[in-house]
Amino acid sequence: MNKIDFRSDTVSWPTPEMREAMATAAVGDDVYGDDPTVNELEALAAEMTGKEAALFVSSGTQGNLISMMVHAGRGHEAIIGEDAHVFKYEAGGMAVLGSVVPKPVPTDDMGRMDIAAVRGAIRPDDPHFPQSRLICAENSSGGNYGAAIPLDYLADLRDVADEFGLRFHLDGARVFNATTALGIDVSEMMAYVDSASICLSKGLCAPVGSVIVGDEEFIYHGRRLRKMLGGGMRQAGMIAAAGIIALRDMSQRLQVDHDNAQRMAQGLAEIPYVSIDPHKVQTNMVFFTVSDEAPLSTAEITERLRDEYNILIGGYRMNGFRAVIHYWITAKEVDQLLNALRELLSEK
Ligand code: TLP
Repeated sequence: MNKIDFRSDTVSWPTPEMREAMATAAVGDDVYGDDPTVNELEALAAEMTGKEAALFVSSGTQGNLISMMVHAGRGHEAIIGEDAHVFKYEAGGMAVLGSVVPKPVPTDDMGRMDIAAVRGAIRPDDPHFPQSRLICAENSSGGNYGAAIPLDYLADLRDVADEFGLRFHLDGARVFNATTALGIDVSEMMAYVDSASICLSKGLCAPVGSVIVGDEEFIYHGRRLRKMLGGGMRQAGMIAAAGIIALRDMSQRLQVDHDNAQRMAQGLAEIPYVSIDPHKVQTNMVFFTVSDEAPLSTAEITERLRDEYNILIGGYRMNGFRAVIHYWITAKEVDQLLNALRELLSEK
């Protein structure tokens, strides 16, 4: 990479093996169901997650939108965490394109909604209200330390969904980071939800694409919505080929990224003015803040890292940073960031 890029795992490039597989992929028209590589990817996604079927979609955002539109119709309500990506960072697509009404519920610092608050958010049968149809959760939680949320939380949400006849969707953009941190197979987590959207890009390094998984009927409706939303991608085997490597192989190596994130957290804890709780670093994301007494502001640190050290890093809330580890960031790049911060923060 030209720059050392910690802004997100979305910046990761395809691996050499992916580029080779893409160049030689067998293709067909996927809207006709004729692309063998897309079909192979969808079969693999269904098998790995223990779901009946899967659908290759263009992005995590499109996967979440299609899922919400299948589960909740026009004027129906979806209960979601107020910090969730579907609520904060998808341009309001669920409401604008799906006519699904968002019902945001406060989240804790792991991105979890309070179960009592979820129950309280469910509407009584009254013509004044939209009808509650869906609960959405996110795991790992991209905006909240990349937390890997244990299964008991999903089990509690499943119980609420069953009690009130709601559907349950998981934004599993980084679900393999969560299951790696929890030491479980992805199918164990999927058993609690009706559907999930899983990104093949991000930490898994595919250049493009996500899969959604669920039962046959969910995917049947999702396929039509994908066409409606402009996501029928024709000879998509070119990119699905990288997705197969992402799911099959790259999902198995994420502990390396988590170890590098932990290395960064331990290093940051030693640097003056930096605040970090290494226990909160469970996956590939490192959130930290720099105190107001530091010689440089957050904006100055970001600029000087970019201009003098060739390092890009993301901001988060007031004086915070988010550094994300991925395949192209090794212990060497982690140490480069630590050394640069040490130098900048020891300036008089
Ligand atoms: N997240 C991006 C930005 O959009 C914030 C990032 O850098 O973290 N769900 C979750 C939990 C996500 O973090 C993201 C992307 C998505 C869905 C959307 O995926 P794409 O970018 O493929 O539409």
